[in-house]
Amino acid sequence: MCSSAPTERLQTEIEGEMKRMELDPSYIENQAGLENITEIDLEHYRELKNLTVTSCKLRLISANAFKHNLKLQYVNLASNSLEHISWRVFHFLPLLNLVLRDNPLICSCDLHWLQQWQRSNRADLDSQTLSCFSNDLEVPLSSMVIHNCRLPEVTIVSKSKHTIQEGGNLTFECVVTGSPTPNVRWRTEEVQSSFLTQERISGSTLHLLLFLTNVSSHDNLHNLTCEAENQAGPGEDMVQLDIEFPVRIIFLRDPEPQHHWCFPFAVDGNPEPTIKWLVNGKKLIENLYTYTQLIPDTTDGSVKHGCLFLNQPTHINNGRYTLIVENRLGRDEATVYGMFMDNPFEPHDPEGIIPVLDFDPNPTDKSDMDITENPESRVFVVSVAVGLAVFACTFLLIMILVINKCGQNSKFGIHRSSVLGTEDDLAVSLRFMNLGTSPPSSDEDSGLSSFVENPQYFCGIIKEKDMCVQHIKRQDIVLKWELGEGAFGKVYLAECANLSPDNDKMLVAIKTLKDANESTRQDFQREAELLTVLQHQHIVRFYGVCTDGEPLAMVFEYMRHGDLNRFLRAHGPDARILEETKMPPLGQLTLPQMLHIAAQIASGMVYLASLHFVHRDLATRNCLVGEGLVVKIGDFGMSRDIYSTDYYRVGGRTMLPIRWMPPESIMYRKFTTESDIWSFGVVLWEIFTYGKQPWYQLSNSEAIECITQGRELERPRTCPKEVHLLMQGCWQREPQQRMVIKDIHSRLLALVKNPPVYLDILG
Ligand code: L0P
Repeated sequence: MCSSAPTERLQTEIEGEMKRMELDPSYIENQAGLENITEIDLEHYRELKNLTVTSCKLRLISANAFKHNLKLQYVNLASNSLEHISWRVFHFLPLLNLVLRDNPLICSCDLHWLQQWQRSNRADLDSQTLSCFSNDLEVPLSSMVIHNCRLPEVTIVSKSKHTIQEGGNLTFECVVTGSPTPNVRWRTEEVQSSFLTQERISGSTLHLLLFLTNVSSHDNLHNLTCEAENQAGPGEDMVQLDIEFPVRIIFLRDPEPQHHWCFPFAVDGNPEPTIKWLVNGKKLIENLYTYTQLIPDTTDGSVKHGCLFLNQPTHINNGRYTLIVENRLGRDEATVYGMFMDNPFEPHDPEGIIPVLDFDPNPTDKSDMDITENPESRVFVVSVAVGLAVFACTFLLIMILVINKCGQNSKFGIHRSSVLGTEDDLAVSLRFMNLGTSPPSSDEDSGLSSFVENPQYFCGIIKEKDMCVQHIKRQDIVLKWELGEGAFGKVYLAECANLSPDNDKMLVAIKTLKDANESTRQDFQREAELLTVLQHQHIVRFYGVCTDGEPLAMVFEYMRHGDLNRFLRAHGPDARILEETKMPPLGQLTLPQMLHIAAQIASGMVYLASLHFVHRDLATRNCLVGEGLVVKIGDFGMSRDIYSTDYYRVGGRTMLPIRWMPPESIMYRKFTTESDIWSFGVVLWEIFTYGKQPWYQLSNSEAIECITQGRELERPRTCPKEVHLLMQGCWQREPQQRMVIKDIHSRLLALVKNPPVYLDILG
């Protein structure tokens, strides 16, 4: 029950009630002694949703009583002593239900809103039979007629031209009718231009003039509101300011690496400006990879924020980026430098001799010509011409040298000692020297020396087969992006022209050699000569070298799916966790696919063994995967950087792939075709475990102990017994007892043709 009590008491009661209801401040019910509700009573209940004040002799609700309760949805004020309720109390609230029944409401213009709400069934008022008292007579609210009660009608009339240039003057007239006579005002709090207002009354119509002088561009797009209100309710009209001003660049910043690289900028101007870019003074033609985008929802007033996006830019995109914006009233420009990648080919030629693909080579637009035709660009053109001449001379000189060199007998010896350690024979450098040695099973040193000592041997082969190292012109190569970095240099994805007659441009992988000195240049040359000879469908294809200018580069076929270890993991049971949901989850490899992969590597190994080439580091990380599950042996010499945990560091810089090595290699550093067979067995194990590290549960020293003591890797869960038998054939302790790669290959081919049934997998 409700008793009369001072407001302070009500508040404590509301609070008390809330404490009682524990943690539900959105509900207040039956407050005793509540005669008035004012702003301060409920100012602390900003989350309030439900308010029930019934049978309380409530007489007055002030206009701003619920100013702080913007979430109010259900208000029940039934059975109180309310005579008047202004529209101001509720008009801004998202009310779903308002109960006002059993209040002695007095028929007046104050209730005009209630009548309207009831007519439109707002706040479910239609379901209540509300009435008001007029001279002690109860009148249903729906039939209440009040004279001189009309909502304000507001219309803005523009006295001057609606669109105006910055600095001009504008006049707006707000015409208002309504009864009783409304109060009118222009909402000018946010207007930045100078202004004056003037009121005139003619009959029952109000005219409120707004004079804007020296209009500011800051007010462009601002909505000017004329608002009026009377007892019956509110009314308003709005007009948007359209202030024209010359375009200006607010900022243009250095590029930021986001999803794509972005040159952030902001421009302001009305009419909307056109946006153009120059790169090194030449018009930038936008395309799928280089484009301007305005960022939505970042406009403040007419300011537009945006980005020039570049998808995976490389050194060819380095340069001066000039933003040019224009509108009818003006033009502005700003320049920043974009440095995306060191130019690996010509660090001293930042303008880039390599053609810039994305830029229009001959701009047709006259105005663009004007822009590029400046003294700076003329200097640029001259320097490019001089550069080209120097480049052509250098190229000719190198060609003569190379032709001479190819004609000579080259001494074959490669030293990758900085990675593999000088004290260690494992140096892959030497691996390349065992080509053509005999006998195949001998210790590599003996075979090697006969070959190295006999420089004619190798070049003899080259000459016979006319296999001089192919030279690729630098201007035929356009780098796309970096694929990786190793101790010796970077590897890039690139587009290469004129590689094959049927294909205009081809994707290639470019391996660069950084900080070349005389000795590394020689190694490079010898590696290139050897790679020229190693041509097989399951050895990564080597196209040639690019030696005109720095850095030296080798060009290989591009294998789209990267290294086999990564590929296996991406197609294994943990793929979803590893792939960071960037791509749809890939299906797991099937048994026939695994056998197909294994057979291809075996095929490459048959070829290498036929040349008495000992690989020394056969592992899935050193094989690459191309389109259509094509697998080839080959890597870019980065495994020791990328897969460092697969190597055991001994005596300084030597890194040994001990988990793939047989006991004799670990104990005596003996690397032979047979030690490659052991490694092939480990590769089979990697394939059938979806790329697990052999002995992953053991430390390097524990793994060495296990291998040298003769413990075998466990049979993978998905490995058929036929394949496990092959693994065991590779892991015979005696090198001579191991299977030969030819037999392994033919067994695998037979299994590819006739894959073992699933039962065998379990058995
Ligand atoms: C520095 C280094 C350490 C260990 C292995 C290293 C050199 C030039 C790769 C390799 C191979 C590679 C490509 C084959 C064969 N390294 N540098 C390199 C390296 C070009 C590419 N790795 O030499 C691997 N490799 C191949 C295509 C075919 S088959 C012969 O061993």
